[in-house]
Amino acid sequence: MTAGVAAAADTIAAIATAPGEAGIAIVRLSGSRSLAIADLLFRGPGAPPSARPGGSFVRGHAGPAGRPAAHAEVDEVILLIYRAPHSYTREDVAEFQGHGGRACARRILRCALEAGARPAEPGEFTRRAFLNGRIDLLQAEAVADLVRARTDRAAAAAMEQLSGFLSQAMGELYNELLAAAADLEATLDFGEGDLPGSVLDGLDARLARARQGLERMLATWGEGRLLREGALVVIAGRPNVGKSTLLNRLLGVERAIVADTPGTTRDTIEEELVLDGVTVRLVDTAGLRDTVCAIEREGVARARDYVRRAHLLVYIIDASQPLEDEDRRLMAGMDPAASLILLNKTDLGCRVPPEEFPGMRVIETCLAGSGGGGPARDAIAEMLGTQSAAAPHAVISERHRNNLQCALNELNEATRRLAADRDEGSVLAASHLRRALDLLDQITGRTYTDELINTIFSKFCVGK
Ligand SMILES: Nc1nc2c(ncn2[C@@H]2O[C@H](COP(=O)(O)OP(=O)(O)OP(=O)(O)O)[C@@H](O)[C@H]2O)c(=O)[nH]1
Ligand SMILES: [Mg+2]
Repeated sequence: MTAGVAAAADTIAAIATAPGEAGIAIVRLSGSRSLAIADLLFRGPGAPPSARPGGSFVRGHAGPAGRPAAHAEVDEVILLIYRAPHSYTREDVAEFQGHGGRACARRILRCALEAGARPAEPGEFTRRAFLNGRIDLLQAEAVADLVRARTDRAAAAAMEQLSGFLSQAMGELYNELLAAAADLEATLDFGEGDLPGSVLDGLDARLARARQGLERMLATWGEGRLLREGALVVIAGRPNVGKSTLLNRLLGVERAIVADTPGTTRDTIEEELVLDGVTVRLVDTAGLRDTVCAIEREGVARARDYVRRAHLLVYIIDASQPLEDEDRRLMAGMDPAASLILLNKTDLGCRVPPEEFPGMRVIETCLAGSGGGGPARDAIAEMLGTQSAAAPHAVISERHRNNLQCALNELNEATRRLAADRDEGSVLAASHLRRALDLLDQITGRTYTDELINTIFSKFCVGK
């Protein structure tokens, strides 16, 4: 299917604001009958809503259709009128701004539904904006990211994507590939050996540029994941080394019980914190050791599971004690780029030299001291890359990554076919490039399946 097709003509309605007490609540209608329905609900001075210009507003009351009596009014409202195509959905839109809180908004919504609107599905307003060609799929996804953003950096990246930055970059990549495909198709018309050398040279250069473009975009995925999902930072180590102390230090509150008894923490404790604009899911775990206690054993199993899933593992060692075999075993399997070793309790002496950990990032700390978790915090932030001075920019998501990676595979396959046999390989190479183009089209939504957009918009909230 291709975007730009008009959306379903029926008129949808939903509460667009979050539940709970607030200054105002908004009920939004979109579709060909939204202004006619607004006429039925609205009582106020002057012309009825449908006779008013787009981009205007009027103050009055809302109430059920067909019952104009004053006592039937459900709320005092400001009505905003938008006319197609100058609206969020590119359709006629009416927005009732009433008093905040669940009850008022629900009553206005009920009136709208009784007057012929249908309840909007999650993300249906944005879906219509996409189907009516106002935004592409990348921008629609940015809307969801923006609503979900918990930090300044995540919001700034989503805003840039919404403004079309990523769409433009994707467009440039697409054009490069399209030109390469056209060059290649042209070669198919020539007989063996007749092909002008300039066409072949141009083709090679275009394929190389397209490959670089794909790789550059793929490289932003790690940052995108960090901004969208947050980073999972797991604190692990043997019992009594200071794991819970670190959790408390980083959070700035006494969240976990700290005690001089090995095995104090038996469950995992997960808390969220924002580190230099990036959301971090920080997890304290049970001390790793063999134990006969079934509860503690379960805690250790959970700890090991978290260690496997961590984006960054903070492994704490009691440096005042000699290194244990268990520590050595665990560290052998660690990824140096995603692990930070804390040699703690240095106030009690240091019997573990940092040289024990070649290639690993190691810092010496005294978490119980007044400096507390400062150095650990800085090292974590640095390893997560949150301290980069670069401004946040639009970054790809998991969905985009899958398509870009497949497109890159197709491109590499095309190159391989051409290198193996310039004449025979051209036909196959051309079909690989067409596949790559198709994959890029699905990213921007130039082509899509219902299943794809159902999946994307189902993650939106109702009213967006
Ligand atoms: N001297 C000293 N004691 C520390 C330091 N850091 C933590 N402690 C103490 O070490 C003990 C254990 O600390 P916890 O934070 O509970 O250790 P844990 O790793 O969470 O222990 P489990 O939950 O039992 O696995 C507590 O008495 C802390 O006060 C430090 O840098 N120096
Ligand atoms: Mg603990």
